[in-house]
Amino acid sequence: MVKRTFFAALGLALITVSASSAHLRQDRNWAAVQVPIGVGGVRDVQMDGDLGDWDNVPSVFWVTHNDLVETVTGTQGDANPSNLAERIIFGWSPVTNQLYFMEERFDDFFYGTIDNNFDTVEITLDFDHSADPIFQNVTSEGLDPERWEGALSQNYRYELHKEHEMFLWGAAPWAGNEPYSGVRWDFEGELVGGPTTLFMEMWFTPFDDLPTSSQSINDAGVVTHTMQAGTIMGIGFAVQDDDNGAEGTYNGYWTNSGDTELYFKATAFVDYVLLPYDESMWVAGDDKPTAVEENSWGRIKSTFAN
Ligand SMILES: [Ca+2]
Ligand SMILES: [Ca+2]
Ligand SMILES: [Ca+2]
Ligand SMILES: [Ca+2]
Repeated sequence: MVKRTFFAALGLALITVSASSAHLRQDRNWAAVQVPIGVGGVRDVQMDGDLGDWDNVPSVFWVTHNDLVETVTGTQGDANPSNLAERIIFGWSPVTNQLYFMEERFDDFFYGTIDNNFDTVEITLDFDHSADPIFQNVTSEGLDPERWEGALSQNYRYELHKEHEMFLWGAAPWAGNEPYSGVRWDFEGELVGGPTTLFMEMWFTPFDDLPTSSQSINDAGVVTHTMQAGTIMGIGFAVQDDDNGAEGTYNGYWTNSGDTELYFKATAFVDYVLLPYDESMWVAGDDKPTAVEENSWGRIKSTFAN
């Protein structure tokens, strides 16, 4: 049932897709599931670092370490869950018009909360599937960085060692702040050095044009995107695995597309279809108050003082 819905949606999307996309990694399907928000008898998906709300999403919609390609260092060998195990799901909602991300990560050596670390996921988003040839370091193509840096696609990641845990690279800074985007997380195991299991949730507001010098969402030049079921967007991501502590390097750059240039080129993303709602993949019951205390590094550090 789930599969039939998925492929029916994919067929619809393929008819409407533009020819501009790079279509990388056609060896598998990529889909963002529509999450429940305000559906009676079903728990809302909440951004709180508790991944229980995603428990029933079938594995066909997960991206795991086995789906990723290490494209930079060549030092981590084949995907190996004793080094880095990943379960990643993208979701979206027409109610909130936001994109959601969940990551369950096992890392043998986790340094995400110390200075100079690279244990993160770099997430690059092209909501209107325009496959922008360059959206970071735009001066290299003679473009005005005050206008075009991070404008047509955006590059986000979490930085858990900072007070402000969402990093939006190069783009209009306000869009990297709540309520437009944010980070919530929890963990089990060792917070510094691992082994650690990280439970991560993030959310993003869709932009088709985010002028770099814009000051707020009310700026005339800012164009938000309205997400719709059956449409395609471009998503690139790279799970960075830093297993050598504060040396300022990473050991693994595990990409979804197999193309390292996803960090600045939307032509290096894969095509994600936004799926229609399917109640069978969500957790029945009432919405519950957020169970997980907010985990900011500032709060964790304050516990050391006791
Ligand atoms: Ca949650
Ligand atoms: Ca590792
Ligand atoms: Ca775009
Ligand atoms: Ca690591």
